[in-house]
Amino acid sequence: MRKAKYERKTKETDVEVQIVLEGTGEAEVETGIDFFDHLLESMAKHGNFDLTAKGKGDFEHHIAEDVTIALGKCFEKALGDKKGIRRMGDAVVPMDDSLVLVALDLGGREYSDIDVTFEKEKIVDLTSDLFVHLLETLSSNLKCNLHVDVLRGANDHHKAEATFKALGVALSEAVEKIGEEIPSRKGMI
Ligand SMILES: [Mn+2]
Repeated sequence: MRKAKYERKTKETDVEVQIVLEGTGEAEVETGIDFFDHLLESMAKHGNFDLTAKGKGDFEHHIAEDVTIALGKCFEKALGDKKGIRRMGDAVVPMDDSLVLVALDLGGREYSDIDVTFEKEKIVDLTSDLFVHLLETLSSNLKCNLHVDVLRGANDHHKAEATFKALGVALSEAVEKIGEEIPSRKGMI
């Protein structure tokens, strides 16, 4: 079973993330930011990952950022040498009014293009302008190419949640083991 744990303790935050790639969608998430917990739980559920994520610290921004750094590093660690993985994954997920496309490549090249905007300053208790930053942070720490496009949508909650559901589905596809070789013509990623 591919799994990993990553802890990070700084003067600002204390975070711990554990992930099992071959999981059942069980999540235990406590960051003190309810909507961020909800997003991570949705990602775990629809990606079939077992996820534990704990975070505390000084500010919402730092906690969400550091949990996301730990999440990216955890995924990267759990993937190991990436032998036999599908590597690419994508999903288009609707949630009522919202339709979100996520496409990613775990090929080791960090690049993100996140096209999501929100109407309101807060989505429940998560500051909206953190959302794009968190996905960029995930991309750079997981070393993945990540594209996110909200194809349509009116409700902020739905746009955000559909994004994390799609992220879960796309990640579960990309991490799937389909062979034994490193999935690159270069022989390394
Ligand atoms: Mn919801």
